[in-house]
Amino acid sequence: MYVVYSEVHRMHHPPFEIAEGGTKQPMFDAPQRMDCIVGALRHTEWAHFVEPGDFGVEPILAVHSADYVDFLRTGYVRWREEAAALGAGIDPTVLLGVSWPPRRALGRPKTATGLAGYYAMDTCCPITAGTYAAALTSAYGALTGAQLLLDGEKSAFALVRPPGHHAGRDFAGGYCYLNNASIAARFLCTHGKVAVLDIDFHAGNGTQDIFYNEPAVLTVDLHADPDRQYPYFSGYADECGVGAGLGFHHNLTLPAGANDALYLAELDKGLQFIRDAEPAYLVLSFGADIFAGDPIGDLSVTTGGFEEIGRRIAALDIPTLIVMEGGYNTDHLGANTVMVVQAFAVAH
Ligand code: SP5
Ligand code: ZN
Repeated sequence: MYVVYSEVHRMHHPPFEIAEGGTKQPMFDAPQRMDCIVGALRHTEWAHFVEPGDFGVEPILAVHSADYVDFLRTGYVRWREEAAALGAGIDPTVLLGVSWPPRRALGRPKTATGLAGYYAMDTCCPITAGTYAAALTSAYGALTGAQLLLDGEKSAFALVRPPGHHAGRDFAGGYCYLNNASIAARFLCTHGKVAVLDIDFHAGNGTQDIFYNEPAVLTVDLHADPDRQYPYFSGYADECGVGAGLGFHHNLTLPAGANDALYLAELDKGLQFIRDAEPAYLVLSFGADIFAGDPIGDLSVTTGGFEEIGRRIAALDIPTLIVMEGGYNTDHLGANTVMVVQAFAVAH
């Protein structure tokens, strides 16, 4: 099985994130996450590493607005040029918004300082000098995996960071900048029906945003109840799509402490939506932050649970692109990820 991976992710390594209470803490999405997973994969006999290819800007712009992508590409350098706005004592390594648009947004600012808030949904998407290069390479990793499916592979694993499922058409958030899974799904959907199954701990609000008003891609999202957990304002069970997209989005929510049995019962409901749709391709947004020991999550899925989750999704027997999203317990991230990905490697 091919694992698409590039070292370029190291260019994105923000020095901190803002925790609840406003204190700075090390960013959970750090390069070390990839080291854990790569290390575990190198111990298997089935993982064959390949580098992402270059797909140009077209498949990115099929998902994200041009003005947003332009901001991601140029924002950091423009911000550094806005020397007067930086003021004394502002850390020059991190561009981070401090002012976000209200529900009825008015003007769009011209400065990168202002745009950093305009194009963000939270404080969890700092932009550094290497962020765009890393995010673009991450999207290309997902596209390379999608191309492998089109070339006849039954499964592929895009081992990428930064993750993508919180990034919407024109906003970043939750460590995400470009929505890798959505970009791959959009790329695949000209070749057949596509479903996205998102099993990251957090609701994939970006993926929901991108496909919400269209039937082209079925999206099924299993996550912690947003009434209790980030992202708080998206991922509720009654959000089912709008217009032509009505009925093509499903949110399944989980209570705190959900164990393997409860998790698998909800997963089965999600899998039935996918079976009924009979997609030609499946994109699995995989987050290992459903693990019992995750420092951000509050579910109780065990390593054995990951194994069974992988088995049940692989049993759909649909060509599947697995795209890495979250997962922050670096002691178990490698083993838990291998459990899920391996189910596909041995199935085919
Ligand atoms: C891709 C992904 O998993 N993004 C997650 C972004 C989460 N951002 C908000 C984190 C809030 C963390 N609260 C931690 C509480 C620890 N006790
Ligand atoms: Zn997550």
